[in-house]
Amino acid sequence: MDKETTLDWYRQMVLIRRFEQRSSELYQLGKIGGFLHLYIGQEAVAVGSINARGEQDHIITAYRDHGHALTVGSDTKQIMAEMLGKSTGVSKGKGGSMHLADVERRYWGGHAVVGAHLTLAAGIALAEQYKGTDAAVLCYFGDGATNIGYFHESLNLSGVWDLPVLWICENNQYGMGTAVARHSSASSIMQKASGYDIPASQVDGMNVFAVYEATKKALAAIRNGEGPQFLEILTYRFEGHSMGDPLRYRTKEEVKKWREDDPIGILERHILAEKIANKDKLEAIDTAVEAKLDEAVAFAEASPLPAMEELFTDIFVEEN
Ligand SMILES: Cc1ncc(C[n+]2csc(CCOP(=O)(O)OP(=O)(O)O)c2C)c(N)n1
Ligand SMILES: [Mg+2]
Repeated sequence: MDKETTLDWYRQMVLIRRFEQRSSELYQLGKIGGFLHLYIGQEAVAVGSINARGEQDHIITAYRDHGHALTVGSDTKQIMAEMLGKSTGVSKGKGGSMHLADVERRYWGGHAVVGAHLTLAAGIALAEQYKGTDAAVLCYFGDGATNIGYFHESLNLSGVWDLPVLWICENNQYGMGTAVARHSSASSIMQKASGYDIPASQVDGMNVFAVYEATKKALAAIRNGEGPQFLEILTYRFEGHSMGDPLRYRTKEEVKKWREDDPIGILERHILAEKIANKDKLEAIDTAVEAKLDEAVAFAEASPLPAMEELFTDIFVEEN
């Protein structure tokens, strides 16, 4: 990977990390309402895979969606405004943290019902296949989502119809407070793809380059007419499931072990060891990210709430 790209990926991962930390503070101040699911620890997944997509490809994910929105390149100010429920937000302040979207960038969000968006991913892929384009859908979901019916229906149909979907399981080891070994009968998640004859592989989700390479390869197979592909990306959520999670279900030692594999730390060590940049340069990137976030928070705070009339717009109801 060239130096410029490596540093840009570092910047993207730091942007996600700092965005999440700011969101956590704003939540504790009561400025963000509803649920808030942080992506801290999983940054290399969104950054490695989304940077491997073509502009024509679609992205869709669950409620842990801030990292994907930032990586597709949506405006940081507008994402922050959405977090605060402001009218200048990416979803006009009506979606919040779990419903970020950016149709121009083919980012279809942000879905709160576990597994339900896998059916939408299959539908988008079917539309692209019908139109005869070479676009694929990158569909992200958690380990817990692989136990729900939507997952099996969607994988099955994608196999039957050879749909251009890349199924990306972000296996962060837990579905809420339940460890994979306690919620999944199959000991390895990727085995579930074999049940539908979908080629699958396991990827180190703490290494942004490994995620990038695996995604590139899988997308090439899809574009080569080999049908849907599946990646089980092994990662870890450093924080709780959502805000206020007392984290009683895992040991401090386990968390410490995974934190030693911090994806940003791994990339930083690589950058320093390969002399791609020095410590000062990395600190300057961090400072610039913080300044960008200061601006985003100020913009979000100064923006108005949606007007009352907005209650009746953007809904699928016909007046009669
Ligand atoms: C259909 C449905 N059932 C239950 C829930 C409650 N719920 C929210 S997140 C979650 C766990 C999902 O875990 P996983 O798929 O591993 O994603 P992660 O939170 O780890 O990213 C559950 C059960 C829900 N939102 N939707
Ligand atoms: Mg999970």
